Amino acid sequence: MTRPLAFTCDIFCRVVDNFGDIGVCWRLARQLHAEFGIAPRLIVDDLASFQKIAPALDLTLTQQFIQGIEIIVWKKAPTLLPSECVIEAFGCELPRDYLAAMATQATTPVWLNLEYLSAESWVGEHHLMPSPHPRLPLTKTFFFPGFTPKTGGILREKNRPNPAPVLAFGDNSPLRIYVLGYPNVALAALLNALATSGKNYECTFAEGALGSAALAHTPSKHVKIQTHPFVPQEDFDALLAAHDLCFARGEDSFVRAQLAAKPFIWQIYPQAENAHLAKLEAFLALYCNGLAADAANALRALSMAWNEQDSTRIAPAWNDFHAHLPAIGRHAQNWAAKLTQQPDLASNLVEFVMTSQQKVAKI
Ligand code: TRH
Repeated sequence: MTRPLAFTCDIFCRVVDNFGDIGVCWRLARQLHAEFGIAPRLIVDDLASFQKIAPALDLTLTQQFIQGIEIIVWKKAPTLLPSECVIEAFGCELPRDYLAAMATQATTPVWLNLEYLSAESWVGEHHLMPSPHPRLPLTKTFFFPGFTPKTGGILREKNRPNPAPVLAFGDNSPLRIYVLGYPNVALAALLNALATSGKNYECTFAEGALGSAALAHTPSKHVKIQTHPFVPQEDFDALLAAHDLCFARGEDSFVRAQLAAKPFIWQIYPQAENAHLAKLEAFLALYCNGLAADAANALRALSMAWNEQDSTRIAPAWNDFHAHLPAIGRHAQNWAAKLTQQPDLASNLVEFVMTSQQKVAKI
């Protein structure tokens, strides 16, 4: 049975680097299509990065359908008739001709700037703030993802399998760790800490710079190190679920680690003048709510040492973190359960667009 389209939608994405920008847009597009009967067009400037997480993509095509979503290369944007909803991901700046065409539509499109995810408290106050265009009769609305009901929420599909039960973390079987991270000076210290902790580990690194550096590390009988090739994005959750804890990074894998309901360490995307550390602290403050103080301190210490790439703090921080894994694991399950009780980002976004359209129709 075909469902009526709620509205037409264009998502614009420029790949700044890595896979998070396109990762978020691709996940949002897939969810809008699968759960809301919307057939978004995804306009993107870098198919090669996109192909890493969507291997079915044909790099030679300027327009193609994958999983029901039309993917269009950026340079074709001026030829497009604007949709009813226009999502500008991460302030990527819409092409000038497309923007001009938006202003001439009989019904003005609902224009959203999808911002980066942050746990900082100001996000709730700025979510859904309008910003009129200085010249054109258009208004852009800032849509802020976040972790509280005052924000736009996080990307979370409806039919996710229930997370695996929390591990006891008590027996001697090797702890399976999945690592996705940016190059990190503290990697050697982390692998040495594992090798000398008296426990056994199986570390699987995502292929890439950090994974290559890990493979070059001196082998140890307590730590098995391997890399894993990239999987399509729809298989990424299962990869996380097959591990006992993970290191995540950026934005999308960070959210997936939380939904996996396992202990995780987040490597935040580094910004100039350490601006990212305040964001990391804001998240840890929110996340650690309800976690016993000693376990929260352990999680915070390892998170900060990994992000500040401080090799001297890694070994004690790791050992303390490992000792508190049972409590941190239970907390991860509670946090994931709390997240699933809040409306997800796509639902919030669809509701906002539908409400805005009704307002426009009444004027
Ligand atoms: O790759 P990231 O570091 O992405 C980003 C970008 O660098 C961006 O510029 C920055 O602003 C943002 O972070 C905060 O990390 P992220 O967000 O976790 O994205 C990785 C994506 O890749 C995510 O959608 C999951 C996907 N992925 C797969 O689909 N398969 C895989 O095997 C792996 C390792 C990742």
